[in-house]
Amino acid sequence: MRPIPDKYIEHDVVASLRDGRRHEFHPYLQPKVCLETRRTIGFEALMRWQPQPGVVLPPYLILPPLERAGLIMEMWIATVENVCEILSKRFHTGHEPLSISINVHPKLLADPFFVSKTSAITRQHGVSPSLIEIEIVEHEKLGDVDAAARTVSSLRREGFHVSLDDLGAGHASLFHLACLPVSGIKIDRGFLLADRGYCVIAGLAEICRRLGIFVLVEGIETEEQAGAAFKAGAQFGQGFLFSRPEAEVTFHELRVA
Ligand code: G
Ligand code: MN
Repeated sequence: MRPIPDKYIEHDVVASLRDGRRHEFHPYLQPKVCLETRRTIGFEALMRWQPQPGVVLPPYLILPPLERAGLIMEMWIATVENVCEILSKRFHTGHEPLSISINVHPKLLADPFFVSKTSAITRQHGVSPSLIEIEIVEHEKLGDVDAAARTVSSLRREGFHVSLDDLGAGHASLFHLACLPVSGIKIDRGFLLADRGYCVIAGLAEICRRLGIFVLVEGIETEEQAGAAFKAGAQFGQGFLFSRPEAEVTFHELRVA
C-alpha cells in the first residue's frame, strides 16, 4: 500500500463521503467459523476506502477524520447499504445466506432514529435483519447505558443479532453484558496471549452459557489457539488462521452444498 499523507486522507475521505462517492467505500469480509466443524458461519464487514486504483485504506485511518467531521451516521448508513447489497446479491445468485456483522460506534446507540434508519435500509433491500449482526465496538465510552439497552432491545425485536465486540479491551465492560440484551460476545484477542487468558475465556463462556448467548474468540492465528479456545467453551472463532479480511469476490465459492 502506498503511504498517503494524513492531510490528504483527512480532507479527501470526508469530501468523498459528503459528496456521495459511495463506490469508493466497500467492505472487506473476514470469515467467522465454527471452531468444532470449521465451517464458515458468517463474515465481519470491515470497511475500506479506495480513493484511487491500488490505494486501499483501512478503518483506523478513515474513521477518525469521519468522526471529527460528524459523519458517523453517514458512514453507518453507507456500510449497512453496502452489506445489504452483498446479502441480496448472494440471495439472488443462490449463495448460502450467511450472516454479516457490522461494527457500530457506541455513540450511535443513543440516536433515537438509529433503529428505524437501519431497519429502513434492510427493508429497501429485501434483506432479513436476521442476516445482520451489529457489533458494539467500545473503543469509546458507551455513555448512556439505559439508552443503549433500549436500542439493543428494539434491534433484537426487529430481528437483528447484536454482540459486544472486543470484550476485554477498551471500555467494553462486564456490566454491559449484564444490562444489554445482546445475542453474543466477541472476546478480544488479548486473552489468547495473556498468562491467564484461557481461564478468563472459560469463565466468560460459562456466563454466556447461562445467558444462552454465543461466544466468539477473535484474532486466532494458530491451531493451538483455536483448540484451546474451543476447549475453553467458545463456539466460534475469527482470525488470520482461517482467513484475513478479503474482498467480497474471494468468497463467491461459498454455495449451498
Ligand atoms: O475487533 P474487530 O473484530 O472489529 O477487529 C477487526 C480487526 O482485527 C481488523 O482490522 C482485522 O484486520 C484484525 N484482525 C483480524 N484477525 C486478526 C488476527 O488473527 N490477528 C491480528 N493481529 N489481527 C486480526
Ligand atoms: Mn468487530
